[in-house]
Amino acid sequence: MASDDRPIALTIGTAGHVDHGKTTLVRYMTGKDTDRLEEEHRRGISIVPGYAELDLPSGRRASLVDVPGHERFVKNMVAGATGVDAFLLVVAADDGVMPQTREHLDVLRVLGVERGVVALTKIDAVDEETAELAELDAAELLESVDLPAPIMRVSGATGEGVDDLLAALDELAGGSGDGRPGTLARLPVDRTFVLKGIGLVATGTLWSGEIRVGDTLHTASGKRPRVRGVQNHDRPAEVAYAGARTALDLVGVEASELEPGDVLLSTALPPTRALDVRVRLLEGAAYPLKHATRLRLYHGTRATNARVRFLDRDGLAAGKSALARLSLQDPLVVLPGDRFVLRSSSPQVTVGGGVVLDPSPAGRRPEPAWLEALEAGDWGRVVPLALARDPWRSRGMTAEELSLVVPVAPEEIPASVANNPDIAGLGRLYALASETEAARERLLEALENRSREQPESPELSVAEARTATGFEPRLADALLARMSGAEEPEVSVTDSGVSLPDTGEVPPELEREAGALLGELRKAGNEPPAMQATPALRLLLKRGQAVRLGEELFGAAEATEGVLEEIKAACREAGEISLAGLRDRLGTTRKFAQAWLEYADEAGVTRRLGDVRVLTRRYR
Ligand SMILES: Nc1nc2c(ncn2[C@@H]2O[C@H](COP(=O)(O)OP(=O)(O)OP(=O)(O)O)[C@@H](O)[C@H]2O)c(=O)[nH]1
Ligand SMILES: [Mg+2]
Repeated sequence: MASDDRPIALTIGTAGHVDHGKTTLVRYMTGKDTDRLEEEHRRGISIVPGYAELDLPSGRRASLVDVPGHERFVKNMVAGATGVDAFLLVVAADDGVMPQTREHLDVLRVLGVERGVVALTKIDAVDEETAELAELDAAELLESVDLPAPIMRVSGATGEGVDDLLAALDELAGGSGDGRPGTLARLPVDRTFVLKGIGLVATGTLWSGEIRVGDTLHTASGKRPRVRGVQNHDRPAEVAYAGARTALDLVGVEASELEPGDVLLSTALPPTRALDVRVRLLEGAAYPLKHATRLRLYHGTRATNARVRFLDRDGLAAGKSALARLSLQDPLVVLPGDRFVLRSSSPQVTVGGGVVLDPSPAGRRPEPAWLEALEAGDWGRVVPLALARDPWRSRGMTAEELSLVVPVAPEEIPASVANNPDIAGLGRLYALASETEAARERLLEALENRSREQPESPELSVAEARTATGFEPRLADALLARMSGAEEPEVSVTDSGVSLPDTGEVPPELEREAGALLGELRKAGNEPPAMQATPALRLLLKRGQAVRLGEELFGAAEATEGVLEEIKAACREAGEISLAGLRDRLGTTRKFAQAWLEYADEAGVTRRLGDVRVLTRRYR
């Protein structure tokens, strides 16, 4: 494995007030200048997030996102901070905690990033007393938001303390487990550009999953770009890992069809304009949040306007949280468990954020029971509630589909629904046990009705059986498979259709009726009486004991044999047989002779040649 193909152990986001030394520290640690824009150099500040790779002492690989500190670029900071695992909060020892030190930390907390390190930097430029004051300041800030993190004195100019800082980051990387949940690849795009000879390139930090050369991805607008090339931190690679700075060469999508803020996905997901969420107002928020307030919502690399409507209150006080529905101005691709940041537009400041509980709310009004179960992570309650919703009620859900509704990885679904009496597992599908039982009963009833009404052919076609369950085909088929595959099968599924397993036995009454009818037909011989196709007659036809001669004309099989032998004999003698010839030979009327000749044609024994019949080649 090439060194650049190692998975990312940790994605670290810098944070901190403008000019506090973030970019300088990142450059010292990685050797890379993350201020790549000319304007950034000219103005001496960062404007957009910059990215660098960090080799940790243990050999682990981390991805660093260096964000701008300037007040005007907090929105860029939010986009950069999305998808990071840990923070590197930079506080200049000569300046202490400043407004964006707080705001960035707020953004990180709202995004659920609660592990990190504080770098008290520019330590080379201050005396001990100043350093102590700044350190106290930082410690107070951490305490005020109840966030324990080590504070390390460093200098991006001299390198003092940087080894210890790296060791602390390494420790964070070691404790971060093995990667991110889920196999769904999600890349929030932060830049797109066209390279001569290469085509459209999209960059971003891969949130989850992996992207490989040759993969086909999906956009919210239904485009399906193919990945022609992958770069990890500016180096060509075969695969992009979660957490890595990723650039993709894409074909099958125009530059005008993909923009920063879009999301590239390995599975098509529908965008949504409504979210049911738990929203939280920051402790430091200046005003309570009123019902129906419009705020700016940041999710991934996308921002849009959102109106906040509470489920059960008129307003939200600072430091408090509540269930709410957000109506979005622009559609977003969101999964349950996703975090978002809320900022007010005047003043432009971060006021709170929250976590998405239901990204595709079903009704006009949020359902508190459903949201509370989702929030509590009570999958024993959530999964049945999800399965009870349309369209899943009649379709069932795979583990993958469930994991888009419930924030649980597909591979963990089986364990989280095991032994739940409300859930039925049908092959790879999960369905409500009560619905499954009702569908099973509907099917059995339909089969019983059929065998009562048509005892001679008591099976349903597969299509009829599916319809009878009331389920959509995939779930109906899974149910059929379970019912027929059980130790004591409830139905049997064959080429001829679906039937009750004991339908080999014909009701005795019908059997008697069929016996009498057969006797009648045999007695009538070549001249059977006209009759309707009754169940008894259909049973004889099915068993081959009778044959159909015409619309309402049926003969016993023995008579048929006899007549066909007569026809064959006549043809062998004379080379052909006419209607009159057969009539005379059988001693019957024209009507019956005609019916028998037509039957012989149909049976492939004879074929018509002008006014006569000759034997087909098979019987010659
Ligand atoms: N003496 C000293 N100066 C530093 C140190 N770190 C940064 N500086 C100086 O502080 C100024 C700002 O540093 P940057 O690294 O650009 O600060 P920043 O936090 O990235 O700023 P923004 O990205 O614009 O928020 C520059 O002039 C740096 O040379 C340090 O450790 N010691
Ligand atoms: Mg900077």
